[in-house]
Amino acid sequence: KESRAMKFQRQHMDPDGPSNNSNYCNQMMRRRLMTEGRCKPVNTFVHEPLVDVQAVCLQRNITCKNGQPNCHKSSSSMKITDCRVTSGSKYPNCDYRTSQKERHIIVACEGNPYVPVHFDASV
Ligand code: UM3
Repeated sequence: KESRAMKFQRQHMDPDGPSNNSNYCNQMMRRRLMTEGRCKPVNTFVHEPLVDVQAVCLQRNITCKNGQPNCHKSSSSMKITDCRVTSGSKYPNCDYRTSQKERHIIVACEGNPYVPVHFDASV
């Protein structure tokens, strides 16, 4: 079974990206299996080395959007792409807007090793 850590990597890691292409989210959301059963409404891909994203778990604890205390904010801004489903998108034809940004990321971490398992926000 896929661990929560592996699921985070599937849904949120793309160190070699971004391809500078407005179809990025349409392709990646499908390729990473986030258009199965429904179109996942919002999803962020991070274009930084995995070790750098894992190191965010070493930053001080902050409160996650859901009230849990195990979130952490990156000290530097990171290259990301936000994917947001368009208003006209109709499953199973999931249509996304692709927005490239540089932001601090906030992730939730769990386990031993203590690694990212959820993308909470970018700021
Ligand atoms: N989400 C992002 N980026 C944002 C905000 C939300 O990827 O800027 C995703 C993360 C959550 C989902 O999925 O929206 C519901 O909050 P996850 O827990 O699988 O990472």
